[in-house]
Amino acid sequence: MRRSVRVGGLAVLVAVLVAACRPVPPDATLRSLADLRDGRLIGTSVEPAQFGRSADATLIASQFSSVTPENVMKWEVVHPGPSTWNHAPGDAVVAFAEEHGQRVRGHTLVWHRQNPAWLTGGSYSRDELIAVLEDHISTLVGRYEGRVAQWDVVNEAIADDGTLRDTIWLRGIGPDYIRLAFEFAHAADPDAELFINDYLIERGGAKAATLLWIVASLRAQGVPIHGVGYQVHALVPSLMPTPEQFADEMRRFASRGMLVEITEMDVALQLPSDPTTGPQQQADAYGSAVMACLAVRECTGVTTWNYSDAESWIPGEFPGFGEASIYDAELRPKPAYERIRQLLWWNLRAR
Ligand code: 9MR
Repeated sequence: MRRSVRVGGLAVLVAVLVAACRPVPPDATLRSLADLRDGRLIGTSVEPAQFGRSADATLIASQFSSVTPENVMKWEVVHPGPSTWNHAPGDAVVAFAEEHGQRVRGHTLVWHRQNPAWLTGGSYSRDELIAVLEDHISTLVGRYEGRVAQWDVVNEAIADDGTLRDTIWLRGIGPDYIRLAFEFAHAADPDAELFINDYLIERGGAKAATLLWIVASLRAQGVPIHGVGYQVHALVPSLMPTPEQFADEMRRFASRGMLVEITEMDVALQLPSDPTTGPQQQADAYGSAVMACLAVRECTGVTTWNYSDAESWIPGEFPGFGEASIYDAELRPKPAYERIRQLLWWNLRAR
């Protein structure tokens, strides 16, 4: 019995190695490779306007198994007046995902940016602001109960020096707003996986230390927090951690019972980019993150923030930088795209 298990295991290993030695099938998409290997998801951020352009819609549907609304579920879009809601764009994202068998990551319920003036300019008592927060979260999460699998509940709550970020939420409610947001989201959809999402936490340091403390204390109180999102907006030449460092960082959270996910990856180049080294360095950076995710059992997927340079937010916020996506502005795949395909193909079921 034991012997046949061993022989069976060897046969599987040989089959996997043989498969891995073959070149990546030329027409295998990112999502088909991710599905084939171990069910980890590969995602992108989207805007509903993209679904109306057939080349973009085809690419999003065929290459990605998860979508994140880039902007349309943020307060300023979805909740433009105290009792006014604009659900149509978010509904369009969820409908597209359902049509194409994709997971949706909801983004984002509590943030310091892209908030409407009625909220930022309002004057609320603590109890009133808590009521506003509860109404927002229960309406939005409740609307998509069972249809949005993961939510970025709290986004970028930690300042670069590791202190809690000074926001309307911290000022108006106190540090408890984090716990309350998770509890409101859980009440609205008990099955949704609830994430805290941040940037510059992939290399450890002050922000990651504070995050670990927040996660540990929330879990000790029984608060329904399930995952940590790593944004990974990288610049090249990059301070990207090695895959081993990044994976170790993720494991510090995974070992406390958390899921992890790379939620917003892009790798900006300084312009004009070097046509030889730029795309290779960029492929290395995307590759490091994908390898780290593949090495950690609890990593549920990798989402790129914008799939093409035509859509990228980078030039608008960081003049002089760009070309950050895995497809160029004409939707031609770059070396980073091919690197991710290879890594998914080579991945030997690390789970
Ligand atoms: O990609 C988003 C861009 O279109 C918006 O103008 C910008 C405004 O704040 O937000 C961008 O998305 C952010 C995401 O929601 C949270 N992490 C950082 C992302 C890039 O700024």
